[in-house]
Amino acid sequence: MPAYANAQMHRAPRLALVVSLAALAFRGDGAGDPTGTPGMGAAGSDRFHPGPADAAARYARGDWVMIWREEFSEGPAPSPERWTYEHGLVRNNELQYYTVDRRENARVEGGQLVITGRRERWEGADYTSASLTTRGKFAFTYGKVEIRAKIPTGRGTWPALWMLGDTDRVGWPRCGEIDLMENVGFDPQKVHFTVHTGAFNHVRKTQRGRTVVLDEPWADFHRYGLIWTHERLEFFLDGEKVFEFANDGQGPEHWPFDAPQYLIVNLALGGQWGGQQGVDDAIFPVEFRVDYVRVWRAPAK
Ligand SMILES: [Ca+2]
Repeated sequence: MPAYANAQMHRAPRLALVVSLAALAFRGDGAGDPTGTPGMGAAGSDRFHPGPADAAARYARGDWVMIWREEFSEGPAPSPERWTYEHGLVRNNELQYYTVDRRENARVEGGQLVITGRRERWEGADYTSASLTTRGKFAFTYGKVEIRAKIPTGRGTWPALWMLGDTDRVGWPRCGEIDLMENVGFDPQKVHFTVHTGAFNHVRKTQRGRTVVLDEPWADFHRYGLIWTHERLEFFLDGEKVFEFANDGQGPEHWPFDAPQYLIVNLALGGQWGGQQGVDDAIFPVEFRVDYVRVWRAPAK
């Protein structure tokens, strides 16, 4: 299990799902899922396809009501009104030291948040990076989220866009975790969408998720999205539905998602998943760019 060098960061042991194990838990979104059984098949069997048209249409509706947005239009630093930083060595035996309010690791430039992973000695670590969260600043229950981002690549990188519930109240994984996007640089074509709850999590090897293969997910910006209702979590990639996690009515161990979650954007280096094949020190510095984060509440019926 992870070591928590920073006591205030004890709450979120978001361990890696191991690809081979995660594949066992993958589940398509039923009739609407274009590929059905991702993850375990031959290479290319889980390539990105357009999702069901009705889901894409719901996602694209013009009457979602925006309740929070970050366009990263003002630099040079992320707005302290919206963002806070994780600090130090936080989880998963990752190698990066997360710095706080340091432009070398987190800056706003050209309308984008740029998180930079660096190979440098810092507070006893060999790498620095940043993890920004809206914890204590913004959280919400139900709605739609879209984050437009361009991931880095290279062996050892582990960028993520994700959400967590109130870990102080119920702890992880019972608080619920929604991973809108994860990618590990040693397996760079795969983009992972995952849900963790008390009943379904990587510790039990029961996390639920989907992996989608793209040719070069790091080459362009992509839109990573979620529609969240009391009934289900629907994950979207570039406006196409790729995965669904349904509320099975078995209570909060299965479905803790009737409570607020906050947002996290981070670039990890190494660690229990990202570091499984080591870190290529020739890749640094590496940049994880986020164009915007937008959150809506549901349209009026
Ligand atoms: Ca922007």
